Amino acid sequence: MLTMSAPLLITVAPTGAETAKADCPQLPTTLEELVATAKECRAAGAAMIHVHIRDDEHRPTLDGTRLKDTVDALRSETDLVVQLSTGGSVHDPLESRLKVLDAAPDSCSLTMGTTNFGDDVFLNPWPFICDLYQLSQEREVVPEFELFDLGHVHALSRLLAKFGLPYGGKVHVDLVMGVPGGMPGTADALVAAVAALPAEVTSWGATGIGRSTLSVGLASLAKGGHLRVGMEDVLTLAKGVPVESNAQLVERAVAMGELAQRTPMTPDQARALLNTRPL
Ligand code: KMH
Ligand code: ZN
Repeated sequence: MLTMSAPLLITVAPTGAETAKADCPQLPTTLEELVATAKECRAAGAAMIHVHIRDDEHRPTLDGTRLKDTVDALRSETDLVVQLSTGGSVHDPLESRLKVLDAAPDSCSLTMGTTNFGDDVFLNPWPFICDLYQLSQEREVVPEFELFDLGHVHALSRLLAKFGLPYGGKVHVDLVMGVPGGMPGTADALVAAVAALPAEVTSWGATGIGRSTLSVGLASLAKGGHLRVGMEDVLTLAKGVPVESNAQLVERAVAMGELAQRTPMTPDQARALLNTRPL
């Protein structure tokens, strides 16, 4: 488990699948915008990027060619660890979500159970989780287990017991908190989730959706965890103050980490932490 002085992994989730470009023109939705954002966030202190992509109309897509082009562009323009979302949008079929691994990212998100997601349902049936996990092992892609609820913590133990450790042998978790339908974005919920993590977990971080971003970030630091920030998760810096760029959120995460005497990890350190496939 991490200590308070351990280097801090900051992951940026710059786009997501939920916000419309029309409502938020500063959201990076084109490949050019995504690469520019990635470079700014790397300079600000991020070591990993969690990627959702959009089509020419700025709508969420899991198009295979676009995903591959995105991975290639991020690899050639930055040294960030590239994590592709396999969650996609709530409308994406499970089959398309499995195909995300064809783009050969370093890491992929892997959500450990179905959750209500606002008015929608984010579907992650157990057989899909098992298929995606085994595919990640076969393709040598390191999963980041996304836990939206306490039940997902238990499901992770069950998955590891059934199929063994991920590719690379490290088990990295992100607690996604404050989704309407998932566990609340509170320090109490974070402490409960961390206490229940399986012994195999080698690193964990947390992200708080919306206004829970600060309480979750601070609670994660207080417990020695890592941080994920970005416009996928929050669009305001404070009530009525819109986020202007993802780099602003990374800068704030760095500042929060400094207070906890944590120095941002480099991408190389993040690769060692997660034991991703050699480039
Ligand atoms: N967009 C959400 C439905 C992930 O990236 O794996 C799912 C999500 C999780 O964002
Ligand atoms: Zn995501």
